[in-house]
Amino acid sequence: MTDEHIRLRIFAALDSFTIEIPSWGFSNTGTRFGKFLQEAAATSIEEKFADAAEVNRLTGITPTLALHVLWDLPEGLADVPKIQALEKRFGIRAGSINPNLFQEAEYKYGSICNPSAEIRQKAIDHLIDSAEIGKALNSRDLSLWISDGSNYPGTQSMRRRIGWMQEALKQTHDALAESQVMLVEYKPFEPAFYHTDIGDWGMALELARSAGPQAKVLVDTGHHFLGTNIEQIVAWLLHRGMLGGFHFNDRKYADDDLTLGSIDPYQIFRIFHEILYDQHAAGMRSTPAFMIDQSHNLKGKLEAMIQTVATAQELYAKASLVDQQQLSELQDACKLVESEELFRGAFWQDVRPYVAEWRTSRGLAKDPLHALRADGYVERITEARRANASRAVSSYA
Ligand code: LRH
Ligand code: MN
Repeated sequence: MTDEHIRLRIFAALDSFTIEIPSWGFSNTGTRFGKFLQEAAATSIEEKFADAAEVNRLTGITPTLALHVLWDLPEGLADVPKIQALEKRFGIRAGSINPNLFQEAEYKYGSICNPSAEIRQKAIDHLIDSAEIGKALNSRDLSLWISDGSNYPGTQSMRRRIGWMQEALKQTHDALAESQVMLVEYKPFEPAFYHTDIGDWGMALELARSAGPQAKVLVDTGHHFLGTNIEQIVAWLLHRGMLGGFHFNDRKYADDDLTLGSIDPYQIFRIFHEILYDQHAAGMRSTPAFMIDQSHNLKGKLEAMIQTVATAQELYAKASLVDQQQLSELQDACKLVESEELFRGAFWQDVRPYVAEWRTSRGLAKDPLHALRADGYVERITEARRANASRAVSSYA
């Protein structure tokens, strides 16, 4: 492939690539063993929007901020005008709406899968309120992670819980506006350690299909047992037209929520390949939501977020270099080494000079990480937020 050909492919790919960042990526987060507070951490929704605006100013590809309802809109619908004012002030739109059904005491034995009809109804009310917040904010995705499950065999009926869950997701689906999409996220374990009601992609697919046509599956890259072929799951969901989106992060062991591409960048490349192949083969643009879901416990929050966005951009650029037609011919001719060399060759290609060129051609910082360090934003917020930092509360984000 000529230099010019590489540039054209990468520029075309990057012109359509945006990724959503999570409000909780800017907050103090930790593990069950502790939380290392950072003075520059965001402790208010204003500060989360300000940080998101800085990331978007430097990268140009993060126009939306994922919100977690109880963390970012504790007053629910009543907080919508405040969010709308922040959207205007910072030029960042509210992205996916993420209900919180995993921290309140009454959800100890489950939320929408709880044996108590009263507790299930409370959970359903929160899901429907969250859908109403999405409507009011004109946000497309209602992103559901249901942490429900149990810790000991024989202590809960997995069968009856399926029925209760289907009923709750149906009611939530039917409360959606036509333009809304309900994303069903699966996770094999944590916080439950025996069974999780939405434990894998098959369960999420079945639940999404029984909920209704506006329900799709969300793939969090950290929510798979080691050895799982995640891009094969992506291929299946694309094949079924049921891929709603991604929570990108990286991990060595479990749901470690580390920065994308820090452990296995080839994994994300293989996922992007399946999406670009889908566009090539199906000719139409499938629009899975690209979102980041990470907790930056040790790295500086802004640095980690910008590093992640830049890495995602570079991996998408690499995947855009795979000549899909040529690869399909080599694959179907079972030319193993040739097809692998073509596929991996794209991954080996150093795309950073082209990505930097694309950035400057769009009036953006050539190297956003370097620009962050140069513009003193982190120093300014550290100064401004130092007083708050010591008062930081202990909730997850
Ligand atoms: C659960 C999860 C979910 C979010 C949370 C912050 O592990 O991936 O998507 O709600 O992280
Ligand atoms: Mn997630």
